[in-house]
Amino acid sequence: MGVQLDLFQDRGPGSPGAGAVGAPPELVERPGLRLRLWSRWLPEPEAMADLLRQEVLWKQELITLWGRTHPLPRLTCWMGDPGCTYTYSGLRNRIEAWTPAVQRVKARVEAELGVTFNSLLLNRYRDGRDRLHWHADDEPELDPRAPIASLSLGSARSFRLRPRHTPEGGRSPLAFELGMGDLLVMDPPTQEHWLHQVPQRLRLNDERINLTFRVIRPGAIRPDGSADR
Ligand SMILES: O=C(O)CCC(=O)C(=O)O
Repeated sequence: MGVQLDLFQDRGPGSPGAGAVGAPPELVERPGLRLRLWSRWLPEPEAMADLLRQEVLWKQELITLWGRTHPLPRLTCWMGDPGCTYTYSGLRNRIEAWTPAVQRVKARVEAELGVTFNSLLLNRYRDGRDRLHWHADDEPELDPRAPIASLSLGSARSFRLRPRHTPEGGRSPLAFELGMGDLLVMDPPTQEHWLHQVPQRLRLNDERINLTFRVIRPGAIRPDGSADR
């Protein structure tokens, strides 16, 4: 059943007032990596996932790799302040305005971390076939001094990390099951030294939504959308 948006205008799923922030996270540290994990951090994650299904403009983007064009294996939406263009894998994302539910979650994440984010990538994994390949969030327009805050809703999926120099086929040294309101923060310099992925899980039919809050440096973006380091 759909959720009535007008019921949640001031307080509701994701608002900073709905449940406490400030509990200590689990800290994971390795050479070149620092993660903070709050399990089941967001109250009412299913209600928030319902809101996001309704109010976000989900897109099926196409990317071109090695001269061939493919649909991205997930739905996405890029949200942010004006001027926060983001380009990855040759895809220049159109900025969508913050929606009410996302604004509430953003305020809650910011209250927890003491960081102001100006942009967000939303990923919607429709089922276990949707996935995200190995990569780091290290594009030149992203502020390398800022953390990336990743909030997961819906069914849990494996989130894996490996140092950049390890071969792709090997066992990932770090793996977490993320869903159901879990908040994972990747602190600098993690993106410099480690890659991450969400692999396929073919027998899974359920959906997962992930939000990664980021800090873009608008001053680094040229008029054509490319960026300077
Ligand atoms: O879905 C996830 O947990 C990760 C998303 C992510 O890494 C990204 O958008 O760069």
